[in-house]
Amino acid sequence: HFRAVYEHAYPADELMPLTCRGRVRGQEPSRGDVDDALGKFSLTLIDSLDTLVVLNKTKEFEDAVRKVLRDVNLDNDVVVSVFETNIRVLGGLLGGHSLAIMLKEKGEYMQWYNDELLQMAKQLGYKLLPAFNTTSGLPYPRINLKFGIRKPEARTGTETDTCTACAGTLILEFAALSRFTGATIFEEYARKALDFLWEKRQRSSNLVGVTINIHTGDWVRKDSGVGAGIDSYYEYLLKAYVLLGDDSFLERFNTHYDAIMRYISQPPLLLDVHIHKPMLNARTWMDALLAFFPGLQVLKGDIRPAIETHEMLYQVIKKHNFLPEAFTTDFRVHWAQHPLRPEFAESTYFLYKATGDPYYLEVGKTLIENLNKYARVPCGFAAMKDVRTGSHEDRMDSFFLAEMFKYLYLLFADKEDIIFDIEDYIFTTEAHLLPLWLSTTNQSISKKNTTSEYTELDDSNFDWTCPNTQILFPNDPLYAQSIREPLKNVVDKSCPRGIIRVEESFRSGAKPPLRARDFMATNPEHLEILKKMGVSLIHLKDGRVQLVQHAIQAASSIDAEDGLRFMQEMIELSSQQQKEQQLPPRAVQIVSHPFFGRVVLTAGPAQFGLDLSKHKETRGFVASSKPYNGCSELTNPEAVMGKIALIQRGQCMFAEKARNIQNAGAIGGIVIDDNEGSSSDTAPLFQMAGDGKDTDDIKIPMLFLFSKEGSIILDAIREYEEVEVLLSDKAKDRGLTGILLYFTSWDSGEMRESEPSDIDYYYHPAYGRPHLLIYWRSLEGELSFSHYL
Ligand code: DMJ
Repeated sequence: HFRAVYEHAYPADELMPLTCRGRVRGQEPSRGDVDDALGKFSLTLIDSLDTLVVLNKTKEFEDAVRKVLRDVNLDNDVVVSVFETNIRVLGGLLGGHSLAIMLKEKGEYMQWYNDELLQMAKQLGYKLLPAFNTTSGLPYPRINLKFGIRKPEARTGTETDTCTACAGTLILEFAALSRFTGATIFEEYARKALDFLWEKRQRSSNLVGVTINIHTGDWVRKDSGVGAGIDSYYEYLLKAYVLLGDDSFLERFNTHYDAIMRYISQPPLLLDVHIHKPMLNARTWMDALLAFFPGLQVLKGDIRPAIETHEMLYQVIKKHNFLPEAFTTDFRVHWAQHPLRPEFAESTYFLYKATGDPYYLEVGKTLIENLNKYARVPCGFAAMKDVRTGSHEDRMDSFFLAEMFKYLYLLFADKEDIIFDIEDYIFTTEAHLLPLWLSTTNQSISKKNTTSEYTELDDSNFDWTCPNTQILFPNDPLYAQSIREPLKNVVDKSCPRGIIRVEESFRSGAKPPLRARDFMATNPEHLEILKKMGVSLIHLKDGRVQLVQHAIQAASSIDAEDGLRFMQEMIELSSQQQKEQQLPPRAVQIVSHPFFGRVVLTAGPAQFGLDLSKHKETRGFVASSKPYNGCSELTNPEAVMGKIALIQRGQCMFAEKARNIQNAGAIGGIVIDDNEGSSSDTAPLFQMAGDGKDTDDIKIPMLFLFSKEGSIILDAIREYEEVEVLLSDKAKDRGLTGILLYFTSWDSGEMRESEPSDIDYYYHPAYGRPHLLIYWRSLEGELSFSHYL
């Protein structure tokens, strides 16, 4: 896969694994903030440098470092995220440097190395510094690599807000840069930003919000959790203590941790709350980024909740094959995509290290099997567009090689498999390795000592030391198992709970004066209660009513709080109702040669015709209808008879197209968008409505594809003529069936039958023909492959 990146993507920032090319910013449709990680600086190459050494690919590492030094330009006129550039690029260069000097010292590889990666890191560090030019010391979220900030050419610097993690995840890389180079300014800036966030914590709850105004220091989003927007701020407080040995970081971490365990942790769940009202849940769903938290709890030494949350997450994964980007408290999919995030693998690795329980190896095996089965595509691994349908996105983020590969490899590696002692390093949030000896190098910044500012916490076990899990739980697998046991069916046995968390948020015990589901706008008693709670009713012209709450207009602060909860419940209820009316996406899977089911396209459903979630999938060859818009009787019924007809969107109702192809004998239809360039990567799911009349006469399934996905089928027809697809609600298993190989050992003659994972199809557009791949393990345990046309 490293090779695939070099072959198809380099020097682009990322690999597009479905189309086997590089993602160059500006040449692809914008994906919004996600693209801010791309700085035209060969992101994936830099982000995966130290992974190569961990995987014992020292020669490849040496080549990759030479490529970085030869080709990478850090002075591009591109606006990038300060956070992403820090964790991925600065962290990648520093991780690469850390292992380069380690290798050089060993005497075999990297003998020519003269701190060149560190010099690049320093150059990049100076490029990021102008972002800190704010009164608060919190950095701007974005910077132009060439022009810095606020100059007209910079096209950035007008932002007022940043996320807590964005401002609070710098200290490891910046301090390492200072200590490696002796230039103290980086560590100073990162410390100042952290000090400011600490000052701004909500004093009664000790929690921080998700976004903060970089000029005034006011919290912009006052919800608080351990996932998106905050996650690595907590991680860096604890790890800064480990790397820098500064007690104040540990004290801050412990204060926050106490608040997290008091309010956010609702084992096995971790639920966002409001910083000012921490007993009030802010959401009824969790995001996938919080899956790193059990790993952090291991570092903290709080193993029990780590095991519980990890187990809950694993069950969600078993249900959907991957962790959806967000899922509800009753474990339904909330956001269906999964960009191959590594957080769960990371926690699995740390839990295995802490407990020695082989259960975590089984978990790792499942992760690898699912990746191979569902995400592996011609040129790499593709992000899941929708875990429910198994459809892909043409995306492989750099963290997949930087983190996922590293953690999964380390999970199964023995000490001897790694050519250096991994315990001498700390993992950054992007899994880059920084040596612990930095704590005693260039310590020009004075350590803060304990001050009265920190609350005394009942955390006596763990206040000052990193716990040694070998002593706490001396590799006793039963310990972890006994914690998991009661949670065995927590996900499967959970019934849809709808708005349960909001209900539970009425924790004070007092009966809520009015429930959202009972509310009737015509009931005068209800209107009276609303008024008391500070909620006013606005009648809109179209007959709908809008509710607005002003706490100040409530009869008392308790009524205001009830009003807030009522509004929250109302929001949940209406979003749930909206969701119920929405049909889930469908999948079009190309099953014929040379795709063999590996390409799965996200398709929009129709509100009429055969419901694919209730019936077996429909399989057939595709044929374009004539006329292509399908708006009149087809002139080529013989071509579409018994096939799945392709029709273009536009000029008449979807139902009319469906009737015309059905009359011609088609067994299904795919409507392709006529808006050129549209794609399910950038547009929300599209649902085909009926024509307002009875559509019961339409018996065939109809699906909708945006133009980019549609053109994959049209291109396939042009190239292979016969293209067979499967229309379904979920992609079916792909891979080879019916081929059995026998492997014979060269030495002993011992023979074994191939397993499904030994064989794969591989299709590379450049070769134009499929390859059959056979994997085998040599006596030395090395995995190799061979391909035949
Ligand atoms: C990574 O880039 C880092 O782990 C970051 O802290 C947040 N998550 C992404 C991967 O999901």
